[in-house]
Amino acid sequence: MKHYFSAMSRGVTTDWMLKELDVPHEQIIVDIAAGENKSPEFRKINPMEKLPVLVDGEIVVTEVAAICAYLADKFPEKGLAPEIGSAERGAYYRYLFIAGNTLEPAFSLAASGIEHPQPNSAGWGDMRRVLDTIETMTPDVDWALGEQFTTADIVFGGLLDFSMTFNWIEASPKVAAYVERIRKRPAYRGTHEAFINMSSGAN
Ligand SMILES: N[C@@H](CCC(=O)N[C@@H](CS)C(=O)NCC(=O)O)C(=O)O
Repeated sequence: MKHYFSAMSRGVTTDWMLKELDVPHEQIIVDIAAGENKSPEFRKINPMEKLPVLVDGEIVVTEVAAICAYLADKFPEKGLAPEIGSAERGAYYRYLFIAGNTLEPAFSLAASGIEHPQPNSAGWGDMRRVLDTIETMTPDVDWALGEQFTTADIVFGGLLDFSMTFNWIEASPKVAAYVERIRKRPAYRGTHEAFINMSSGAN
């Protein structure tokens, strides 16, 4: 498997997923600042010119949540996804899909100081609804699906962490405590050095 990523991108989340799984893969660093993601070779893999990308033989997977979900299902013995058909699978999908589909665009727009003129047609409504939903979905203790840490935490929790690092959201005490639990995971610490330095004010 080839993982195309950059250390200061959303690729840290898929990098963290790979580290949690501890599976062999080739790490291919793409320099966004140098425009390597816009090269004809890279555009053949992802015409969106975005990172991260996972290439597994003939299979190309883009989008953080899709890559993490793909990896969790490829290595079920690692226990990072509830079994297909289990009751937890519904909640699991909700955490995975809400991150990329709903929270991400809301945060990106808010970070640019823009409010969608029609909350009823925007997929996320407005920031009040987004923050209320995050508050409800954030676990008081342990992890998104209970005692077992899963890919839901990597995708949903990883996005909350990313958003706090870039000041996209002001976290409530409950959300901050959840992100703190995430930041203590050894695999997280092994992949987020640049982010940890940013959060602690170091350069
Ligand atoms: N929806 C995508 C977003 C990926 C994304 O926005 N990646 C940024 C880095 S954080 C990127 O590659 N930007 C380069 C560009 O657009 O030129 C995902 O979930 O993977």
